[in-house]
Order: sequence, then C-alpha cells, then structure tokens
Amino acid sequence: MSKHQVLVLHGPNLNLLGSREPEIYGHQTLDDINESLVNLGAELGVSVNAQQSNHEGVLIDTIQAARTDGTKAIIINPGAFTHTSVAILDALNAFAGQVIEVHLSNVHKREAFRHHSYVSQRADGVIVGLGARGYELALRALVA
Ligand code: CA2
Repeated sequence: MSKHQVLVLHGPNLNLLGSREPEIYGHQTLDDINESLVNLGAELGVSVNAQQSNHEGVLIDTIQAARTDGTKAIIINPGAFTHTSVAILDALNAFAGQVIEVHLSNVHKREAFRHHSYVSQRADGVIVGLGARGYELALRALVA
C-alpha cells in the first residue's frame, strides 16, 4: 500500500520543461513543479507522488499500480499521448478514483490535432492553458 494519495503523472517530453519553448510551456522545470506540488500537498494534508515517463507502457503500468496501492486520485498530463492513446484512456477507465487532466498550454488555441483528447472522456475535470498553476489548481480542487 503506497502512502501516496495523489499521483501526478507527466507524459512524454515533459522532462524537458524549462529548457526549451518557455513561451509555450513556461520557465519552471519539472522538478520545480513537482517540488511545489509535494509542498502544497503537505500544506493541504495529502501526500503527492510525482512520476514522469516518455513511454506509453510505463505510464499505463503506473496507472494500473494506482488501482491497488492506495492512490485516491490522479492528476495527469499525458503530453502528446493525450491525442493518440486509447490505451491510456482504457487504463484510466480501470482506475476508480478521481482523475484530473492538466495541460500547460491552451491546446484549443493550437493545432487542430491537439483539440481532441481521449483522456477527457474519462477525466472528472480538465484544466488547460494556465501553465504550471493548473497542477496546483487541480490538487486544490481534489482536496476541496
Ligand atoms: O500543453 C500541454 O501540457 C501538452 O500536454 C504538452 C505536450 C503536447 O504534445 C500537448 O499537445 C499539450 C508536449 C509536451 C512537450 O514539452 C516540452 C517541454 C519543453 C520543451 C519541449 C517540449
């Protein structure tokens, strides 16, 4: 049984945050974002476990593990897999807790291929376009 109640899951290329395209994705690194979330979780009384993978199967394995390790909710930015992955949708459908989908950029202001999300079909809430603050708002919404 994991001691973590909220899983924050970041998909492909999000490990590059802070190094390129700051006008789209901001200046914070993924470590900065995760550290803020762990600290906010401590303030709010929930434990946060942040993970990132560039591999679809690893993301699915992590979601599957969350079904049985005590995880109550998932905040997920599936990166480009948002727009392609029925397999991540299926894995989230097998998870019983709350799911919030977060995107740093406003995907609806961007290319048409970013306008559709498989994950939104499962998500209880979706936050787009607010940068790293979107993760913070998602965590606050889960605890509220
Ligand atoms: O806006 C988001 O959070 C996205 O999920 C980010 C994905 C993109 O494919 C989605 O359409 C929207 C891409 C993440 C790439 O992250 C980078 C960060 C820094 C430098 C290069 C890529």
